[in-house]
Amino acid sequence: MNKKYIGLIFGAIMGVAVAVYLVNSKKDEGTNTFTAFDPTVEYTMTELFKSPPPITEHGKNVDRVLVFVHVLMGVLFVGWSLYFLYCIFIFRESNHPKADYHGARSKFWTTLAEYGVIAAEVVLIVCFAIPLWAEVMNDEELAKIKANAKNGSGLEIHILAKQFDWSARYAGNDNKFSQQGIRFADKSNNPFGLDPDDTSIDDVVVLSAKDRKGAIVVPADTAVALKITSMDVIHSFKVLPLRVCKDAIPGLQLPIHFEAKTKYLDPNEENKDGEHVFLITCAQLCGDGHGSMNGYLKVVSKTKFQEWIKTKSDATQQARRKNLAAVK
Ligand SMILES: [Cu+2]
Repeated sequence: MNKKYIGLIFGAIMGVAVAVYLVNSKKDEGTNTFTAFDPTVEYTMTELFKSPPPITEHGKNVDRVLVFVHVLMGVLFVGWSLYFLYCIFIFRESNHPKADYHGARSKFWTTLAEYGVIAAEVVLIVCFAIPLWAEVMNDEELAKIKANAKNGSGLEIHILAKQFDWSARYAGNDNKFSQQGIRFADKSNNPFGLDPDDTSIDDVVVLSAKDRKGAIVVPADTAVALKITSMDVIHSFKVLPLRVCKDAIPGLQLPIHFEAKTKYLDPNEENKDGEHVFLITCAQLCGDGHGSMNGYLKVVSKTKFQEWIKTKSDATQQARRKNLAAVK
């Protein structure tokens, strides 16, 4: 191989190493994230992309990746377009009436540009994408949240998607999810397949999150682990301000976790009960009702959540006892 290209490859590897080192050394000590361009990231997301600001810490990392990838794509788009126009002009027929069969004499600058793109992509993947993926898909963190759910400092919610609605289930007062049986499952009244004759079940079920009153409720400043699945086709659970988007696939229970922070909640967006209500959308084309497969997710204070779950759990158990007594 030409010595010049060996030097170029070596230079590219060194360049990537230096860039990765520089980006990592510029991390904010408190959050351990790269905050250098945060005002630009925020401006791009809210003003140019018209996206609501994130209310989670990991959401800020999602925004950073999104904006940096768009910047790289923007640079490539402008660069390649200019080069394309340059080629059209420089190789016009009037300038070259006879075809040149040798092509470009020097490939140095084009090769340099290509390695530059590779270096930028490696930095994006190594410094931003992989750490973000590790953050949201952290098994240890999920296990910790589930363990903490038993003492009330975390929360586990099971999300069930179905054409064209969202259901959710909480463990209830006993902090234990009850057994599910496919023979009990019914799409409209018992999507989680809970035994209707078992009066000990106190799981709280949100049958439909379609209206604000039946919203899925989560406490602020509490780590929440979701287990997402579907009853029919593939859907995708998306709440934009949380920066949470995860496929709901029949037969699989996919995890994701988040923590809505009070400090990021806009007081102007609060409803009269002091709650913040966000839209759940489906991010996978799932049938003719996909466009209206919306739901609501409500972020409330920890105390309010505790009250809500206790009342709902007690009411569930009472209703089960009543129903059973009526049947007998
Ligand atoms: Cu859908």
